[in-house]
Amino acid sequence: MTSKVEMVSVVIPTLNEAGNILEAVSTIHNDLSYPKEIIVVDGNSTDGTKEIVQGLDYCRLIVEPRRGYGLALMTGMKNAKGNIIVMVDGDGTYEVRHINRMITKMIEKDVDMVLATRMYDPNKAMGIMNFLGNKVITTFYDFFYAQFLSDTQSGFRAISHQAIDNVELKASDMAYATEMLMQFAKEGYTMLEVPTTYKSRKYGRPKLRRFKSGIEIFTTMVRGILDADTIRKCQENWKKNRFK
Ligand SMILES: Nc1nc2c(ncn2[C@@H]2O[C@H](COP(=O)(O)OP(=O)(O)OP(=O)(O)O)[C@@H](O)[C@H]2O)c(=O)[nH]1
Ligand SMILES: [Mg+2]
Repeated sequence: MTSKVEMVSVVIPTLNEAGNILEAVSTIHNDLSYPKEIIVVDGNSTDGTKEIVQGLDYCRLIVEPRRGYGLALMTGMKNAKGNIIVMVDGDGTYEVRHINRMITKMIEKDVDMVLATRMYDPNKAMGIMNFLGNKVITTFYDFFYAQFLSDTQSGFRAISHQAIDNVELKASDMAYATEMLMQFAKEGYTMLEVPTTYKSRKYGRPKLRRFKSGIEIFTTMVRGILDADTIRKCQENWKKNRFK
């Protein structure tokens, strides 16, 4: 439950995002209307990303030399002081102006997580392979973990700090986002989506290795399902939360 905003900690993982990061952080700095801190967790980029962030007095830079999207987010969240944490990519693909409406929804509905879903984006900017992979993973997740999400692979989320501290996450790379949703369903934390728009990357290369990440995500989900307690708890939580 999140009933008020004390501070929003925006955590942004970056790996060689020099062409994208300034627009992302300056938009958040100018647009986000709640008390905030902006934390960039950089994986030792070699393209000048670190230097750009270091030059901004409104951003905190943390260097996390260990590889992995999940590890970068874990490190950032450990250092976050806000009662709400927003995770978002530093590659300019998400509409960061929508953070305000995610936080508003979170407070209004008193939920533990709000995800920005890209599935209603009229521009359909997500590539066909990512779209199909996402659909398969999301259908599987919704069925086994008793949820009704449309975009489990969204990396743009507002999360209760207390809730995320309470779950154990181990996935160091792209499966991190899915593992978080599995643990939230198991613990009975409430989740909602708000629609957002999406853009394809302007600069730099994707770090996502589709096949490897797909395997990791499925292995993580199946491991959860094989734990007898998980499915029972998810179903019980669904019954408890459905009319909230
Ligand atoms: N610190 C850190 N950041 C990473 C690492 N891998 C990816 N990132 C960042 O995490 C975010 C998500 O990675 P992306 O490469 O955009 O993956 P994606 O969103 O699936 O791919 P696109 O379709 O190109 O956007 C980006 O801001 C990356 O720069 C890593 O090992 N360490
Ligand atoms: Mg991206």
